[in-house]
Amino acid sequence: FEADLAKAHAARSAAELVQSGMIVGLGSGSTAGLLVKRLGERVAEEGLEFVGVPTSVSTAELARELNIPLRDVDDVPAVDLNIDGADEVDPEYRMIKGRGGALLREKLVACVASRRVTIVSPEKVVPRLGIDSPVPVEVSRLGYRHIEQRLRTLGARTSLRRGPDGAPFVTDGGNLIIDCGFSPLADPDTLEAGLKSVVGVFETGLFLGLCDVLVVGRPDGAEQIVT
Ligand code: DER
Repeated sequence: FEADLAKAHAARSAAELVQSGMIVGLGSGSTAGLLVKRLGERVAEEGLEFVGVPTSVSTAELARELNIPLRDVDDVPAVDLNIDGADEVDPEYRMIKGRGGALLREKLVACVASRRVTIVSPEKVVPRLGIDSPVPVEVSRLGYRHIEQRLRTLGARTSLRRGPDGAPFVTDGGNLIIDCGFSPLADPDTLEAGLKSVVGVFETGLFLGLCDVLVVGRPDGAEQIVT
């Protein structure tokens, strides 16, 4: 319960950063969902006017229900502010994301944003990446068995992500996700380069240099850290 309260405080704190006229990347996951809901309240109560750029089908559906005008990332010149959650954040503000399966579009939108805000509850802040969370890797459906083998040669303990029905999980983009466990995860930058060098890997859940403001929620409020 306390984590949910902390998530809500982080989301509400970040929502205040949105000003009328902005183009705002809307993240995916439960914390980002609370952000979208808070922005919907501000649209209804204050007449806030901004354009949302969703990072997943589920975020787009939620935002549409709340009358938030949306554009695809390819239909906007740039994104002023991106607000998204994270699975883990280390002391250098490097992140693991992708537990929700939206990492490719999340990373694309984050990369075109001028300012990236990460909203988390305290348990996401970790001393070192990869101790508890695997690194999700989005891969081509074609050849995925061979890609999985190649990832194993990089030291990954691999697991093809499956849906509740046991079938391979398919991302919004039609790709598969191989969750890669590394313990320990030595150097995130080196690992990111190694993963991306595997033919058929589209993107990884290592978000490096993509956190300009970290908002850590607590049961009684939120702290904004400019990185
Ligand atoms: O999947 C994702 O990248 C989400 O943003 C995830 O990292 C955070 O989801 P949560 O807010 O539901 O914990």
